[in-house]
Amino acid sequence: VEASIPEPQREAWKRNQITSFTDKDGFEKEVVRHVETTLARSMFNCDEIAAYSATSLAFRDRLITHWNRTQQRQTYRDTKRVYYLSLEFLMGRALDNAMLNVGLKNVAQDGLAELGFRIEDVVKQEHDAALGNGGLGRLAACFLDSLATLNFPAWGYGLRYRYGIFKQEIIDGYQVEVPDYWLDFNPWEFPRHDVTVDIQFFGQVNKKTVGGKTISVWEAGEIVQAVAYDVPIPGYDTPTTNNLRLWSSKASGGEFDFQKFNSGDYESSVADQQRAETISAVLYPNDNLERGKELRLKQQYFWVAASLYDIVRRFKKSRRSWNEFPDQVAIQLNDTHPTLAIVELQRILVDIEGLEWDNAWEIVTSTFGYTNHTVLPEALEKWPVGLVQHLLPRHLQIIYDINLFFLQSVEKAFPDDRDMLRRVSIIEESQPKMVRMAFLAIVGSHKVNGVAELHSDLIKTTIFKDFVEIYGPDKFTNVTNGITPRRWLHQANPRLSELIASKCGGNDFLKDLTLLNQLEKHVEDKQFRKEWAEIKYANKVRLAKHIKDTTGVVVNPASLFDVQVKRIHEYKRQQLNIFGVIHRYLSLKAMTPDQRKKQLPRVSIFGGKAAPGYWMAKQIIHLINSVGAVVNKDEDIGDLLKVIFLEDYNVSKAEMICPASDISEHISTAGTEASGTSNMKFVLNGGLIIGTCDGANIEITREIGESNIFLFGNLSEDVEDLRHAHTYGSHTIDSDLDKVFNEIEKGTFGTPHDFSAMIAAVRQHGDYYLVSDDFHSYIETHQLVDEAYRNQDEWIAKCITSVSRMGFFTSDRCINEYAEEIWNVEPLAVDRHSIWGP
Ligand code: GPV
Repeated sequence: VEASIPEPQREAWKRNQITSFTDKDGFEKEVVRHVETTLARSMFNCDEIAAYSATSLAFRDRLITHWNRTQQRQTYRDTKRVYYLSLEFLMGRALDNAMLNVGLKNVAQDGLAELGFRIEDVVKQEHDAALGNGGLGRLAACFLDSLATLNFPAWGYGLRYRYGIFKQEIIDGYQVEVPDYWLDFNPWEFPRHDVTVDIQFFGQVNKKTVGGKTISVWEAGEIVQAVAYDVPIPGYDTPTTNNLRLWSSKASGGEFDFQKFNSGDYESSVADQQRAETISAVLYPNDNLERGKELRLKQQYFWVAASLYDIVRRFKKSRRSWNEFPDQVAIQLNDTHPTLAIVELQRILVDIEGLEWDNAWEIVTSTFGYTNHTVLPEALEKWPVGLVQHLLPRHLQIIYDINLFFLQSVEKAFPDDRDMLRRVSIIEESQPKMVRMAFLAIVGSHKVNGVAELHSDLIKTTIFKDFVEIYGPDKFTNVTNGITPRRWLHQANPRLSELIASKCGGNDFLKDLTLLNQLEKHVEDKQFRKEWAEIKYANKVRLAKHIKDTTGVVVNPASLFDVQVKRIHEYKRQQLNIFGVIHRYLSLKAMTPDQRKKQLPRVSIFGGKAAPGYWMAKQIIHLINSVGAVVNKDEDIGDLLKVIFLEDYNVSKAEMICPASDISEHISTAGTEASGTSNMKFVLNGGLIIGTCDGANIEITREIGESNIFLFGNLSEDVEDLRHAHTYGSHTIDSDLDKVFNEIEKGTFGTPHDFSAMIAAVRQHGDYYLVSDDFHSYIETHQLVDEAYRNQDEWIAKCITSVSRMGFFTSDRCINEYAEEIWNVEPLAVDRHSIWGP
């Protein structure tokens, strides 16, 4: 149906175009209007939640007019668009970000004050949008911010989970998972009940001959409806407002099947509805782990098929030839989770649009790019052939054909290497047979990238080595990760951002982070250092208050704050950290009171979620809490050591924690952390880091200088030999670590049995993560940290120097690299004053 208003009537629309508020009075008017009409409340019945809701609605209205115009502009210019497909978008809160990005936070602050509210309290009412696990999901969120800020025509596509990542409670020192009811009230999404797609599952494939041509027809066994929900993504200091489209699942054909209902089959009608809604019900809470559950595969196909239908529908409006598809569309696969999109596009082009296989395949491979985020074998996705066959029968056939043509070309190029075919086959000939999704993603994309230099080198020399031989090195590239300075500096640390602005000629550094280099000439400025130190202290006071409020433990903000916040994982080695803390505790206990007086007080702060099924990670949380319970009440120790576990680490807590850190820990076994991004957030907020030569730590060192980072531990190239030696040679444990283990086994931190598996992993099971190998170096390096911290003046100078050299790590730089090297797209210039025109 043509829904466009005819030309003669458009005058009336133009006359009545919406104008957004620009000042305090305009803002207040909108808030009052929303409180009284949208919320049906009044000044006699307006709490902080109502104030939050009305403020959000006022900004939402504003964003949506910009969003509309951005979409009109992009449609009119009809240039190439980027589609970022990610199963995770870890957005955090939206209101603060929206106010800052449109440049009206001050207006809102003053307006809210006049209406009787403090903006900090209002902002805190918002529940995080936590549709992700950790770094991978947060990277997607930072990329959306940069894409909009840089005016790229870009859409994100994801799933609208009813439940995001679980809420973590700590009960008796153990993690307990509680559902995340984030959708209760969410003013940031727009349901598009008119934008729906029917998604097929199960069934069989029939061959039909049409006009002498045999085509495959997939007769579905089940149909589920995808409904679009749109979330506006405002760029910073630009009218560009992009779209994040999240799909929600629903029974097709409305609320429930009335035919079944009327025929008395009420229960099965309800069951159908529930089965459909289950698809988008919950985010799988695994980080760096794939467990091959059928519902997860259903989620993946549901989301990918709806997104591709949408993308193809949009492309078809321009009435171009199919060969132009890759000139109009770039699709980036955030890890292998959306790899079925490759198969789905091939299916659309061949089965539905009637293109020849080779022609279609050329279009497909020119369209996709694939980002790999891990080398950990347990995280590489594989699906049993039988499961794919059952759920997506036509897709399995296409995968087999893709594999056949691929292996034929490999055989031609490497006729003498029979084993090569077995190694690179998309189908693993195991029992049961498996589809290797990373291999499918490589074969179906024109570029494959890793997320930091070391990681990109590792994938080329290990897991994807054969593919470098087959395709040549140019198909593989690196885009080192980055973070958005808008959220991770300007929003999280407003005072530091303001101080920086005062030395860098205003706020331009937020759009060109290399301008931070202007700070370096002020390093010697005593007054500047003093203000810098004061801001850090104030941020620590704020965190200390949060610690007191949530754990009851009083920490001294003058202590060195040592922070490790990230998902709990053996490869990230929180166990190394807590063993180090125990070592420190034992050293302090062994001292005389006089010796103790000379020690530097420290607060060891941990935070992070364990996957609910990851038993060892949960034991690590329990050990941290058990150590805290003993150390924090030990009167010999007092302020010299406190051990804190912060409950329910998430994006909004990270915004409070990063600015309050003196030293943060990025201590993964070398070669295991693809990049890491919190390392960047901590340095950007004026904290130093202790870390291994892993992921982006290496490039951070190159940028900020070796003297400004505390590196320790074995190198990635030595890991394999060390592991081999543990298993086949004699494996002796570091003597200091041995003392730590003995103390745990004495029962100092509670029932020793609780921690025996953690100790056995090191002593008996080959110490896969090299905790013992790196322990001595780790302890020594922490002593260097203490010494360095004693000289506060030098310390602050290191922090300032480091921040001044962090320009490289903005996600704006990443997006520009992707745009240039992978997507071949350009930004759309915006005329700030034109409203209706292009
Ligand atoms: I695969 N990452 C993640 O958060 N979850 C995952 O399931 C997988 C990867 C992370 C990596 O662990 C980080 O090193 C990296 O910085 C991040 O992805 C973004 O690339």
